[in-house]
Amino acid sequence: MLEIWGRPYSSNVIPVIWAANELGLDYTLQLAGGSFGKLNTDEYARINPNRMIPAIKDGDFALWESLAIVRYLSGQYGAGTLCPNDPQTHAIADQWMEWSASKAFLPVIYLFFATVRTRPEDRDPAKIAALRDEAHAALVILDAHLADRDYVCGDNFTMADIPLGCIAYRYFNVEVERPALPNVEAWYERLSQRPAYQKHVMRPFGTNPDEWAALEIACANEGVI
Ligand SMILES: N[C@@H](CCC(=O)N[C@@H](CS)C(=O)NCC(=O)O)C(=O)O
Repeated sequence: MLEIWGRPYSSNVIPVIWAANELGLDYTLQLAGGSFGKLNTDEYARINPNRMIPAIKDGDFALWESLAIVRYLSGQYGAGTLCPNDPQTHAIADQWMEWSASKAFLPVIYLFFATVRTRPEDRDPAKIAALRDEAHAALVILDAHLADRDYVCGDNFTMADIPLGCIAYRYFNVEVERPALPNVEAWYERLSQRPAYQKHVMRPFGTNPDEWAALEIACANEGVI
C-alpha cells in the first residue's frame, strides 16, 4: 500500500494527503517530523536523504519533494483527471505549480508563521502587514488568471489547484485584513465544496503555537488522516 510519510498539519505534507484523497487512494500515513520524530532514522534516510517531510513509498518506489509527489500521484493514478492528458494543459498545470512554489508559497507561509505560529503578544503588526501585501501582490496574478476560468487549468479541477488551494486556505484564514481578490475568493469557495479539501486542508489552526501543536497530535491520535 502507498505510504505517505509526514504529519497532518505540515504545509508541504497537506498537498500530498489532499491529492491522495482526491484520487481515492488507499494509503497509510506514517507519522514523522515535528513531535513525531523518525526523520533521523536510517530507515527514513533511505526514503528521503534530506530528512524532510513529505516523502512517499509506493511499493519499492520512493519519492520526496511535495510537488513532485503530487505530480507523480496524479500521473500514475489520475491520468486525464488530476493530470491533464493534453500537453499544453499539462504545461499550464506545471507552470502554476512552479509558480505556487516560487512566488506564492513563501509570503503566505511567512504570514502564517507571523500570525498563527507566533504568540499574540509577540506578533509584529508592521511585519504582518508587509507579508500580507507581498502575498496579496502574488495572488493578484492568480486572480487575473482565474477571471475567466473555474479552476487553474480551465473547467476542471487538476493537480495545479492542489498546492495553490493549500496556500489559499492559509491566506484566507489567518487573522489579517485582506484586500479583495474576487476571482481567487470564488475559486476558493469552489474548492471549499470538495470533501477531501474540507477534511484534509480546512483544519482549524488554533490561535497560537501551543494550540497548533496540540491540534496536530489530536488529529493524528484520532486517525483523521
Ligand atoms: N521543498 C520541500 C520542503 C520540505 C520541508 O520543508 N518540510 C518541512 C515540513 S513543512 C520539514 O520536513 N520539517 C521538519 C519537520 O517537520 O520535522 C517539499 O516541498 O517537500
